[in-house]
Amino acid sequence: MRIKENPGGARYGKTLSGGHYINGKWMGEDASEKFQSLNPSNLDDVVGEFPIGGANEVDAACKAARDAFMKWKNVPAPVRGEVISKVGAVLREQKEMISRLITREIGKPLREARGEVQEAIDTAAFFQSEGRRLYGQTVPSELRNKQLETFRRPLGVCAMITAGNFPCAVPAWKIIPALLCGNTVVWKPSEDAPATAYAFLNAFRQAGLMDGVINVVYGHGPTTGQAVVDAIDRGLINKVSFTGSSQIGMKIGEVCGRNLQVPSLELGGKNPMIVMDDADLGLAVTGAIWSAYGTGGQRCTSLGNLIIHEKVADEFVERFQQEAAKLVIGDPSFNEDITYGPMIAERFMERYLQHHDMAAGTGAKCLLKGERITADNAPAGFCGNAERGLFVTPSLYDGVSIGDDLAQTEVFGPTVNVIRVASFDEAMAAANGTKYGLSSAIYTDNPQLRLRFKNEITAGMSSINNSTTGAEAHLPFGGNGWSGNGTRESGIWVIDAYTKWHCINIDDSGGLQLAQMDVEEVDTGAADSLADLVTSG
Ligand code: UN1
Repeated sequence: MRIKENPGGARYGKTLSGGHYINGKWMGEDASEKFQSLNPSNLDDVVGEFPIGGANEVDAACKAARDAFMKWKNVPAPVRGEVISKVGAVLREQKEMISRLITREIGKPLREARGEVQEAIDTAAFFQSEGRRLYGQTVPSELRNKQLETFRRPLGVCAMITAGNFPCAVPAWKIIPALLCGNTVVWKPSEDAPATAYAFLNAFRQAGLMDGVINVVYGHGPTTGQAVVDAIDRGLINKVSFTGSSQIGMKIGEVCGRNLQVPSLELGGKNPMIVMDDADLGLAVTGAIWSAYGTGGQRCTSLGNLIIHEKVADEFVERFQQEAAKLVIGDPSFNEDITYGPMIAERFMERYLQHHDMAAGTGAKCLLKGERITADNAPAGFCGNAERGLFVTPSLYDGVSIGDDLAQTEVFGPTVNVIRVASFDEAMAAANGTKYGLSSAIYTDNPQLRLRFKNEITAGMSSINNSTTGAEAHLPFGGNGWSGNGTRESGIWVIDAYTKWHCINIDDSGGLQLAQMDVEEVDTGAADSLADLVTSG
């Protein structure tokens, strides 16, 4: 690892020149071809440069992880928990540095970047003591002098492929419990946040994790990510955990399926929020603004469809627009109080700018047409370099129908659709009316409607009188339908994703006792009216 001068972006910091991390050693640090991680607030700032991994690096990483697995799985779980507690301590110590790096590398406001590092610290805090639990069960046997037990066993080499929007929290959700359970890891971090990945990896190195237990291969999805997926077919990987688009998740699911593996897939969303006519509108507007535009709409849990009861829709939309006009957009490295920063990468910005095309020929009315911020059209309060940053203004569509492409397609940017409904039933049909099912919210004080919402919503996560975002680090995170395959991250539930059950029969009877056959009969005394159907032998 080398720190280099950064002439284009010296005021942000220097450039990190890194390599893959395989079996405790750096590889490819001096590769002639490296990809650059650019600060999306100012593309002149080179945050890092890293080599691009292919099949060779992935294979070497898998081999290192396989060898290390034989040792790591035998380290007592409470001792593994102790290592995780050290990882948490390092993250706590370096929280401000890592938060600022996240802000610089992906443009997330500092307050949110700090929250995300805190989410990783919370995850470490949760799992450090899970090493002292990781319970199995004792189960009564149907036979005498026989004991039954269950143990959780690790799976082996776990490949983690993560997205750039939560470059610290989401890897923590995957890597920390996987290691705690005794697995080893090959991690392909997002090409949008390799320097943050380096800083996160460093916490494991500083915590003294043995070589080969965590390995990192850098690169892009179509090349390096594909090399990881190919390694599943070659039998080098036992488990994949992926956070990213539904389309890629489906492809990974196919490969895992033909290898009889269950991947953990955390995919896209088009998250609904219902606002009923009895809702506290001030609260609902604040929640909707944050859910839709916070993080520039670049959360899996961001709001997509705002489903509003027609009795309050006009007033809601007016108040929402007033609040939207107050958003402050800018470069988060130098402005702590911005609402959102730039789009994470050029390809996200392009998709956002193109999403307006979906409105053509529909009844949707564009109330705010988000566009790229330039020196000429910068909104009030804008505080960034419009020429060199990937900044966009927010979008708002009204009169959208749930069947419209606008309502069905995840955009991953600051845009939201208002869908007007006349009843709770209609609201629920719209809320459940996409292929996705990640997060959801309702604003109402009516206990019957809250109950119906809880029972009828098909999403994996729901909020009542709060935003669609903000899952806490010890609750199960994940979705249904196109949002995932039903696996969950975080809390005790994720342990099922990184372990398999092993059951043991211990027979101390001194004879061959057969289950089901040598079980003592219980005489119920009941008359058997069908006894004459067969002879007694
Ligand atoms: C994501 O967008 O991939 O619930 C994760 C939230 C955050 C995590 C989001 N705690 O919004």
